[in-house]
Amino acid sequence: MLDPRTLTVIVTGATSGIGAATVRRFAGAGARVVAVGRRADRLEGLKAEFGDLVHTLELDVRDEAATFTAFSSLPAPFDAYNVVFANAGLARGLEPAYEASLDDWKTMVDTNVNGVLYTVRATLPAMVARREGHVVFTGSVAGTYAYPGGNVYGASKAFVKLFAMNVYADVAGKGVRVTNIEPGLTETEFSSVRFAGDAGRAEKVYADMAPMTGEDIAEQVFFACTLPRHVNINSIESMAAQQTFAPLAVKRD
Ligand code: NDP
Ligand code: 8X3
Repeated sequence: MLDPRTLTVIVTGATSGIGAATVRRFAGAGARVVAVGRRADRLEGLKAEFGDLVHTLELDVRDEAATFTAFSSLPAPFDAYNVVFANAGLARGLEPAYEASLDDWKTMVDTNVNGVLYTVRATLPAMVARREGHVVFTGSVAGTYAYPGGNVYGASKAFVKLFAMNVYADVAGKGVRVTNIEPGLTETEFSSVRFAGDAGRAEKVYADMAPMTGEDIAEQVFFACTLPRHVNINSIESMAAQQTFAPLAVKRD
């Protein structure tokens, strides 16, 4: 296993849920972490918890120029990152495609597709040049299995899944690994964001079952990143044990 103290990990979407748990998993094991998000107060909280192990970056990953500037001007020793966790993302709405908000669709594409592209394109060259790196994506089961109302969210995660595979095709043999983490139901702020702050509706998503937690997913990221460098975990698909595949629906007359 790799010593986590040899890792410097960029985590986007670090202010909540899966990203925050991943910051804590890695920094708790002695890795350096660059914690990225828009909410400065949350970033400050992580800095207060871990001190010099954490560098914070207030950044909207939808901003192409800001993303390239931020990642190219990291201070030492954080500029020697060897893991990039492109995790920032969101769902907006659960309406069918013929009723969904076009603005919601654009927000998801801007964040889950373009934000991921900017993050990876801004950081990958340095890891290839150093011949040491690991790009970890947060995909989703929604990127493989369709469900009613998943429309653009699912499509954005299908993009992530194929982008991860294609990036790996380019970097394999260059010392850079690529992993797509594909979780199912995980209790975070995800549903509250999806339903525009409607806490009651968000709570119902996780009612009467045991969802996965951010910590469950962080453990998967940690596992993939600390395996010896000759091992590449292509993807990890996981679900809450009370979740399953939607039945293949038949819409009868
Ligand atoms: P949360 O809402 O708890 O966390 C989302 C994170 O993304 C926050 O830290 C948020 O930070 C950040 N973020 C969102 N938009 C931007 C932006 N434009 N720029 C920078 N940061 C941004 O949800 P999760 O932890 O669940 O979500 C993390 C990832 O996991 C997402 O990609 C999501 O699609 C995916 N996922 C979630 C599942 C679930 O069931 N929860 C299952 C499968 C995948 P801030 O607002 O401070 O910028
Ligand atoms: C989030 C998982 O099933 O809510 O990516 O779409 S799901």
